[in-house]
Formats: sequence, C-alpha cells, structure tokens
Amino acid sequence: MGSMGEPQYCDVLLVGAGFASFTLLNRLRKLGLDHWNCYPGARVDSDTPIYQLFDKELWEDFTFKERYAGWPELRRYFKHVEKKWNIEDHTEYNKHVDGAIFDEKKHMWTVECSDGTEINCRWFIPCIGFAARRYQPPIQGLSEFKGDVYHTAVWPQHGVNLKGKRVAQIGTGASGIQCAQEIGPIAKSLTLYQRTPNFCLPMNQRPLDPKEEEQKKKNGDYEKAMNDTRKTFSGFTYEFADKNTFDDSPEEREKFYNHLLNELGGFHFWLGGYKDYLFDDAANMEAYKFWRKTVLKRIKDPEKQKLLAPEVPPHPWGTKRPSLEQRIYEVLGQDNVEIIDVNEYPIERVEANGLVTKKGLVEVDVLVLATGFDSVTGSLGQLNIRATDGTTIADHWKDRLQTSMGIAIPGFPNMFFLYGPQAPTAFSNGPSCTQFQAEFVEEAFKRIRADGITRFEATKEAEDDWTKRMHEKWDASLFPKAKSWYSGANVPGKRVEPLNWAGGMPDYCAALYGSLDHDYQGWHTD
Ligand code: N01
Repeated sequence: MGSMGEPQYCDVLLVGAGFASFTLLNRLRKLGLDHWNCYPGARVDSDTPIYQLFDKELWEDFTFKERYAGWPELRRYFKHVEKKWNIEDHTEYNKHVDGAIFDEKKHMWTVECSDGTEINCRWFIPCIGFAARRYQPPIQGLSEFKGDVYHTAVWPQHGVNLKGKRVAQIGTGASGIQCAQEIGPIAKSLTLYQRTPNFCLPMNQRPLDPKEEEQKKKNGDYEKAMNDTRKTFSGFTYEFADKNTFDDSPEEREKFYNHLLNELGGFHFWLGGYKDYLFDDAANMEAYKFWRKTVLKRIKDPEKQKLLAPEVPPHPWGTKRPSLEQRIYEVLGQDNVEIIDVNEYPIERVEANGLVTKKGLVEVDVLVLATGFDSVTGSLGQLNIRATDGTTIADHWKDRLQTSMGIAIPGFPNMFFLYGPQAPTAFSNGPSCTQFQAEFVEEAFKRIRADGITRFEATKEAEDDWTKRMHEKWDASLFPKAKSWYSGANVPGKRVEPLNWAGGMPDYCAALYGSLDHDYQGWHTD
C-alpha cells in the first residue's frame, strides 16, 4: 500500500480517523465493502456515556474513568476501538489527502495524496471534522518574538513545561478556557488577551465508579442514554424544557435556573433550559442575569468582573458556545493573571520580548494562540476536490454555502461527507451526529446496491431547498446576533452565514431518511 505508480483501488475511501470514520468503517465493512482510512482525526467534548461510539461491543469492556474524559483517556479509548474493530487492517496512517476528482466514464473517484500516490474508489467519504483548518490571526512582528509560540490545535505531543514561565495567551474559546485553567496555577504570570468573554458553565466533573458503571450497563442505562440522544435537539440526553421563560414565576425561574446551572451542571443550562431563550431577547436576558449573578460571586476584582461578566453581554447568552469549567473564575482571579481586553487595547505588535498594546509591553516567554479554526467550511473547502465540471468545493461555495442536507453536494457524485457544514455538527454531541449520519450512509448503501444504482448524486433542487431551510431556522433564532465561528464571523473576510443546521437532530434525520423513503427524492440515481 502507498507505493508510487499504479493507482490503488478500494470500494470506499474514508478520510479521517475519528468517530465518524471509525463507525462508518465498521458499518460498511459488514456490508462487504473494502476500504481504508487516512490520518488524522478530530476531538470534542460531552459526558459519559454518550461521548463514545454507540456500539455495545465497544462499551461493554471499556469504562471511562471520569464523567468528562480527558484526551489521554480518549486516546486510550481509540486504541481500544482500533484493537477491537481491527481498524489497523483497513487503515493507512500518516496519509494526507490533497484532492480528488470523479471520473464520469468509470463512475470512480481518483484520490490524490501528498506522497504522490493515487487511490481509485467508487465512494469517497471525507470524515475530517469541522476543525481541520486552524486559524491564526495576522499579528505584526510575530516572527521577531524570541520565545516559543504554540497554537492549541497543534500542541506538541510531548507536552510543554510552562511552570514558572511568563505566558501570554490570545483567545478564550473552548481551547483557551481549558488552557488558561491549567496554565494559570503553574505559570509565573498569565496575560490573557480577550476579545469576547466566554460565559462558562460548571462542568461538575467527577470520577466514575467502575462498579456503578458496570451496574448501569447491566440495567440498560447506556443503551437508553444513547437512544435518548436520537430524540433531542442536539443529540444529548436532555432536551429544552417544554415551557417558556415567563411561564414561571420569578421564584420558580430562579429554582429552575439553579437546578440547571449548579445542580446538573454541564450543558444543561445551555441545552436544557426554557425553550424560548434562544429566540427571545427578554427571555435570553433572564438567563444571562442568573448566570452573571452566580459567576460574579466567584470573581472578587471589580475590573475582572466587568471583563468576564459584563452587565450588558456582547451577544445573547448561549449563542456562542459556552465552555465547561472546573475552576476558571478562581484561576482568572489570581494575582498572577491579568486580562487585557483587546477591543480596548488591541495588540499592536509582538516584539522580541513580548506583546505591545497601548498599556505598554508585557514581557513573556511563551505565546499561546488559542485562536481557533476556519471552522466547519474550512476543512472540506481547503481540499482540491473537483466536481464533474472541474470546479472545487470552494468554487461551489463562492457565493454562498450550499449542500444537500449537510451530507452531499450536487456535482460531486458518490461522495458523502460527515460532521461538516449544514448538518447539526457544532450544535450537536459529535458522536451522536456522526452515528446518525453513518447509519444513514449505511442505509443508503444498502438500498442503492439493492436497486443496482452506481451513481448517486444530490440534485440542485435538494441543495436549494436545504439551504433555504438552513437560513429560515437560523434567522428565527438569536444566533445571528453573535459574532462567532458558528457563522464564520471569527475569521476576518469570511462570509457570515449559518454553517450548522439549527433545526435539531430529529428533523435532520427525518430529512435524510425522507429522501430515501420518497423514491430517492433529491437524488439523481443512475
Ligand atoms: O476556538 P474558538 P477553540 N484577537 O474559535 C479568539 C471544539 N473544541 O479552539 O470569541 C483576539 O472557540 C476568539 O475571540 P472571539 C468546540 O466545539 C472543544 O477554542 O471570536 N482574539 C476566541 O476567544 C469549540 O467551540 C474542546 O471574539 C482572537 C478564540 O480566539 C471549537 O472546537 C476543546 C482573535 C478562539 O476560540 C473551537 O474551539 C477545543 C484575535 N485576532 C475545541 N482571533 C473541548 O471542550 C480569534 N480570537 C474538549
């Protein structure tokens, strides 16, 4: 495998080594199709037991040790999956896909890899996640900096010792909060350059008792949790409450908020609250006020209070992804931690010894860039995947983002993509989204094969219809009021538009299966 010369062949080529590709690999292999994977994968967060592949064969002899697994344990978990499912037999690692083109005559993709090899396949399925293209803002003078610079997306595998170091960090998203939480307690100083405060929620982390988990497995709790994710908006086990904010009295509201935020923790306050709060400004402000009141109790410095939990929020609560935290407000309150608001004090330049704003030079040894990704569209858009007319996916999205049901694109036959644009992706628990999309692909393959179809391509009408629905769902919500990576607003010059399906998982799955059930409506079949 992988030698130069004649193209190699497989029925299905999966790109990526994460939840999406592993679950598809296992499913399609059972259909007798032949394939292999290419590196690398993605990572996300949710609680046990729904942050894993929904397969009994895998979870019956693997138990996570913590409610929210850390990356070393996730790595251990993926080793378990690799072993159990013999992933290695069908995978080529350290293989980078550059592009692909569909041959109309042969009904076959030719996939081009950066090592010069080519692979022919009938089906091409990129499973490369929504964060395969990192974003680093242009910072004047960065090359002059004498210290070390690390982007969170490509953190050295061997780790970095930041004990006693003077650290500057740009960015306070999910990566930034987790980093700051770890760096603040050990660094000599941490200077955090913040553009938007992250409205963090308590993780309520706890170790899991192996005996208790075994009992849960015996009781069917794991299966139930995984099945419950099919019925909820975001593929978690809980749903928005069936009531509006002002249906409750102020006392009832206070009690409900407290239950969600403090007793349950995790994303309950975000994805299990009143059903109107992401659609109605007044309802949203009630949630924000409660969140702010709770958090202010943990921040003593009035300046930091203003920066971390301002009276007027920069965006409606929950329209940017909140992070789960364990002690972030205590860490950010430490004397060795300074927060600089880059809206008021933009970073003017980096010098050999540190970062300069109107406040002066802050001398540091290390600069951490927790500045995120060209999210959702950047992953697929960066690959040279050509349609039957020679245009690339980036060309196809030149005027607007458009796909059919967030899983296929007209002009790109025999290609599905998972966990990408216009699917529930960033609004969902990752393993749920990839599981349901993989189940759909498996079902589509079964029917396509049974019906003797060799060419399967989304129609333009299906794409137009889905893109219209995408905008309707988005526009009805408060999400457009936030500048966030959910809409591409984090990358200067990137068009702002909905990137993720905001209509919930059940409607998404209904659309997918509906297209098969209605005589392949929305698909050209040959
Ligand atoms: O990226 P982000 P991330 N000057 O885009 C700031 C998943 N994930 O890597 O908010 C100053 O959220 C930017 O500011 P603003 C998860 O889905 C999960 O943290 O745009 N600041 C923001 O604060 C997550 O949501 C986990 O105003 C600048 C930060 O950089 C997604 O991946 C861990 C700037 C970027 O945050 C992305 O998370 C990691 C500039 N010029 C990731 N440019 C888990 O929880 C950008 N920023 C396991």
